[in-house]
Amino acid sequence: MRIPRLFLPALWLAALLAVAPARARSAENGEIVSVAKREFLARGLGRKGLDLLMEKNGKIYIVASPGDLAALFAARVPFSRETDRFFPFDQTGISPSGGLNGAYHSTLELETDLRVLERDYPQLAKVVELGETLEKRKIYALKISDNVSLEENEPAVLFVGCHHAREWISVEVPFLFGKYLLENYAGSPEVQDLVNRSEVWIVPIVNPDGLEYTIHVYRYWRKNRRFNADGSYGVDINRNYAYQWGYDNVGSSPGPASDIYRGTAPFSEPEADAVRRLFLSRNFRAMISFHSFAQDILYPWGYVNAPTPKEAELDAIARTMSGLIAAVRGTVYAYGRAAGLLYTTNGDTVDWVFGVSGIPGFTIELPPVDVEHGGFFNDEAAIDAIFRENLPAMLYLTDYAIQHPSSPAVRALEWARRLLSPPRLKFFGRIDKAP
Ligand code: 0X9
Ligand code: CA
Ligand code: ZN
Repeated sequence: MRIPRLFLPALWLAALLAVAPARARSAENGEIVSVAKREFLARGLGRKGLDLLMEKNGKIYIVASPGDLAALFAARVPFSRETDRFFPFDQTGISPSGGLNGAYHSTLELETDLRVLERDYPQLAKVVELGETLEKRKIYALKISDNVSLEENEPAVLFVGCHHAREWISVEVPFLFGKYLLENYAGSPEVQDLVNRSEVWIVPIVNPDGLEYTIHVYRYWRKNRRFNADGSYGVDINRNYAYQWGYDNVGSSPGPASDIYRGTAPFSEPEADAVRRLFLSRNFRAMISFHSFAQDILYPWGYVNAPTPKEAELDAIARTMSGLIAAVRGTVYAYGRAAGLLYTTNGDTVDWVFGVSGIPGFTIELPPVDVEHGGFFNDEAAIDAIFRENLPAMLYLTDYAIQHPSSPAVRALEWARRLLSPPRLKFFGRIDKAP
């Protein structure tokens, strides 16, 4: 990794423009820069709406857009380019193994690995296409069950990852859970029993377009790659679900350039719509949407800091999961109501799931705990340990789904299904007769 150098702004900008065609993430997509804290304060940069990443050793780190860079340059603010310190890969962009993003999955690597599981465990695993993105990538689910090709209408549990492109660890945890179930089915009576009595649905990459963008262009990209009417890119898929969509402009933004842009309408985005159609086509009884980072287990509501009718049940499940996680190697995941523990969001996945079905649904913000411990970057070597610490909680929630087969949740879901226009479910005709 190169040691960051302090450039004179003029030289720096010239250098930046010179390399721009070869490395799109530079001039086109901005940079991570640092400014001395006293300079930052003296110039009132805290009030300029900059995307502040962190403070460390007397420096403020900023995720600067091309516009921000131009403004810093014009104001003659001395800053250092730090981007390379935040990209774990060398300057050629080639990691010795595993492609551009090392041990993490690209969309192609995930498709390959899902197909390998399907091939190796044909009775238990099936790759299902949920939909197609704006850039024509497929969104895949892995269904895991005994007699996987049959529709046995067993209690289903859903684990999804990568609503947010830069949250790479959120792909690996659900993927590894699926792999674990399949590899341990034969040898573990407990796993066998869980799989026999349920359907486990795993969608490791909800946002493949965004993920590819983080790998090849800009590591900090969050949204999908919708080309918006104002010329900006991206809708925050985790603000595009229908429940209380656009409730206020704090929990989501009406501004297309915002990182929490909610889109033009509920389910305007194919990614959120794909999750919706899957969810409404099965008997889901519990779900987790993985994100990073914070080490939190969050339950609804997210749109307003008020309890759902099932606050006590959700809190008890979250407490149990937090305890199970801590028991593995001591990692503390705080738990609580999403809008209280973290902040309010409207249009997120879990509010919608709970809103239409009443089933227990959680957002798990995976490690690290804060930006000082790596933010969106988890060392490749840590992937397995992060999965391992989540495994008991995921097994517990799967069992919970089996143990709670006939709740009011199910009745609510049946009700929600009836409201759906039949053509929207036709998509699943291949694997599931529309109800
Ligand atoms: O903001 C989000 O979408 C999630 N956090 S993240 O840093 N991964 O982007 C949190 C969603 C949970 N819901 C609420 N906090 N209301
Ligand atoms: Ca089955
Ligand atoms: Zn997220």
